[in-house]
Amino acid sequence: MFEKMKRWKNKEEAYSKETVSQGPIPAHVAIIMDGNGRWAKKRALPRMAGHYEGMQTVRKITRFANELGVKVLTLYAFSTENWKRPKTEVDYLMQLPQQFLTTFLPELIAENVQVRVMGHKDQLPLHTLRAVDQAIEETKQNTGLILNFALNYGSRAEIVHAVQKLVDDVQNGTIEANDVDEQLFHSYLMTNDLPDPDLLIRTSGEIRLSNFMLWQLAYTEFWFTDVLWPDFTEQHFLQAVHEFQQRSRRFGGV
Ligand code: V0D
Repeated sequence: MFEKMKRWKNKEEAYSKETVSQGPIPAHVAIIMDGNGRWAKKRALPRMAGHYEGMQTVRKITRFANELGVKVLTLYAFSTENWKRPKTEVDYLMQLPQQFLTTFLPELIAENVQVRVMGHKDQLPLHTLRAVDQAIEETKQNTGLILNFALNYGSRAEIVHAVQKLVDDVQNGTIEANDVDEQLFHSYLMTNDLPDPDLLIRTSGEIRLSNFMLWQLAYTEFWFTDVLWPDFTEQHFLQAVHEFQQRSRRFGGV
């Protein structure tokens, strides 16, 4: 019992960036940024206030992940299910990329961050698409952290789309049915030039994947927290990476 309490206490410890930096850093971290609405509700604020605050957390965690040496940060910003939300909320969300980029694009460029988007861009409003495309264009030469936003993304749709393209390529003779293996299949996914995530973080206490990167998360370490995304700090990120390091040590190293 005492041992258990001690272990629990350890989890509450603060981890320093320096200590965590000495261990293996996950190359690809994916985050389901949940709890923005709940954060606002707790403060009797409109849901939009939570999304706005969540956007500030994106900036903070992007900068920190880059400093730690993370290579790819994938953030689930908008799922294909999110269209079902009230129109005013969807409209607000769809101007966040512009707002984010107007404020932070110069900083991202200065920090050598490469912005990317995965998801079905064709359904996005034109103003959202323009902002996103501009950011992609202006950062495509950057060699630091890849900041990969999942926007209008759903994993099953991604897989079905991959199968459609694959069947197409079999029919037009580009590939042979016999050539289909895991590696070839991966090349048809939106993440074809990215490593699979090493660490998945989901905030706000939900313990499920919600149609996020089903193929890519096959071997990923999962880390869940009750902390709401707008309350998520560098310290929480360090805690997640620290636990990732402990787990990979148990496996005999990354
Ligand atoms: C709201 C918490 C940044 C999650 C973060 C359209 C929900 C803040 C972006 C963004 C959203 C996307 C693409 C890009 C630059 C920035 C964003 C959405 C929601 C959905 F190129 N935050 N953010 N996009 N939220």
